[in-house]
Amino acid sequence: VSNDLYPNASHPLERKDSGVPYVRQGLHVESYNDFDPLRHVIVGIADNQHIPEACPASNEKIPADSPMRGSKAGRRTQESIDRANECLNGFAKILETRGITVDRPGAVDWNERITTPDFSISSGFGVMPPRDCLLTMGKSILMAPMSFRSRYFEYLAYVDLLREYFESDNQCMIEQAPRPRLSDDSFRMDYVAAYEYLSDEETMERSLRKEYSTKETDILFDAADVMRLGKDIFVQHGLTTNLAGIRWIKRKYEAQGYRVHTLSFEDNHPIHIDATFCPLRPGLMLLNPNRPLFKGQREIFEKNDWEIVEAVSPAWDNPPPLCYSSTWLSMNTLILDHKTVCVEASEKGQMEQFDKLGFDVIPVDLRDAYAFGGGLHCATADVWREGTCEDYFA
Ligand code: DAV
Repeated sequence: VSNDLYPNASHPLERKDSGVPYVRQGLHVESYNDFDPLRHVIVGIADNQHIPEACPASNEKIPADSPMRGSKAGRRTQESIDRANECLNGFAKILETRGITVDRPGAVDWNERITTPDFSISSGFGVMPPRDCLLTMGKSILMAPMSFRSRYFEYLAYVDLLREYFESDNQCMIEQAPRPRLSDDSFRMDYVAAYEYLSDEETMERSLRKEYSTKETDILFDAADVMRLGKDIFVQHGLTTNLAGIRWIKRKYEAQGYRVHTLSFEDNHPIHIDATFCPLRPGLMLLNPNRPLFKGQREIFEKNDWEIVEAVSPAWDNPPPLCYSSTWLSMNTLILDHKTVCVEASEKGQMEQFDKLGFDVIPVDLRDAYAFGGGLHCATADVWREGTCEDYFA
């Protein structure tokens, strides 16, 4: 630690046993998009993952006939945890082989019931996927508020790593968004109760009216609802991110020179933007053909000569068992640089599409980790990508 707080002191700034973490030489925090050359990334772990009791915000995402509606609450089987870790460790190894530094979060003990003054839930969720929790914006990493009760304390898995980043790169900043209460007042409880009786058409109508079980009481967003494209930040308004959350992101980052835009898609469960609308390289976006952009929202891309291509259909008709996400994790990829992409190994059609778009494709076996919180993009969080903050939408 540099003696920056007491520049004229003759005594050491820190006592030897003060608990200041090890300083990693050369560690660098900085990222402005999802496609510049990746140098350092966090990959999630499956350890000790639980299926929590359904909570008001998660209920809306889980299909009415899913066993995850409460009856399966509890720790996932050791066999499924081991298999998911095998996938995640294999993914980490592939990245390391290519010279990318990989960090893993710390484990959190979710075995006890979680009780705050405002709510109580059977357990936390897990330490996957980091993308939902951590928002890397330039030289800062922000821990998102999160809107599922089970994920309220998920940031704990990253506290030690972020503390280490803070000491190792003296220009980086670690931050925490305002903590929500997630009490029953934060949700439309009548909607939550009625939800499982609604048809897909009815949930779609509500979604098109931008009506979700989350209210505007708390400031709510998940980091995975934020898409970074240099100076322009696009945020999806949906069931994990409310307008107060978008207003907070806008006020905070526009003060730093970013421009913040809101995006909405015709999707009856809009949760996280990274299986819906994904940047592939400067000038190229991949759009989920089942989730068209709201009217007028293509304009900023088209006016700036960005091409929007529709993703091919996923290889699978159904997600794996006990999975929260849709089959569209097929388009949830990790871009390593403008020409290289990691795609889930069973998604042959998606791999072919990337090949035709001029990418070298690295297949990664990850489907058995999907149930733990998503695909390759979800399973990671950027620490460092080379490159600077570009202005793509002048
Ligand atoms: O299509 O279920 C998954 C996104 C996970 N971060 C979906 C969205």
